[in-house]
Amino acid sequence: EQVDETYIMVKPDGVQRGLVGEIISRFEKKGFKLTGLKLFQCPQDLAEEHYKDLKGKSFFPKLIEYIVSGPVVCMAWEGVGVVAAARKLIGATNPLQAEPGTIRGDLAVQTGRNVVHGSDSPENGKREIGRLALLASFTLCDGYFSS
Ligand code: DAT
Ligand code: MG
Repeated sequence: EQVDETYIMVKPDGVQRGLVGEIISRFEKKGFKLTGLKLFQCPQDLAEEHYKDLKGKSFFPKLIEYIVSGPVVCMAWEGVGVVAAARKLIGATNPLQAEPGTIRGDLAVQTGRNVVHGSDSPENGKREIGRLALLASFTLCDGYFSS
């Protein structure tokens, strides 16, 4: 089977609320491999590039303001089917519609403060991690774990 990688980011509210450990724990317990991790302050241009598909939306300025409002925890996770599985663990965009048992369903109430990002396709996973490598010296520890 194809091993994919996904970009998971604990957003500023998740970091401020002390949810980093809880969120990492859910991916670890599921059995995926952590291949990269960095706490950093996301610059405006990277936030805008990351969310460029939403540029026309009315909430875009607020979204960018939120993402750059404090440090985020960037992670790369690897595994078979990891992109779709991570989206399931994260839950629906609107936390009030996210199922209990999901990260957003258990830990958040507002769409604009939904604590975590996960890539929506394997292509975007690669793209988002590659962009961080370029702009934020985010390096992966591939091959560190035995599979
Ligand atoms: P997701 O994060 O579930 O992939 P998305 O890619 O559609 O959702 O949107 C990215 C982020 O933008 C989302 O996590 C929160 C914000 N957002 C999306 N829709 C919104 C809305 N209607 N109002 C406010 N913020 C919104
Ligand atoms: Mg998205």
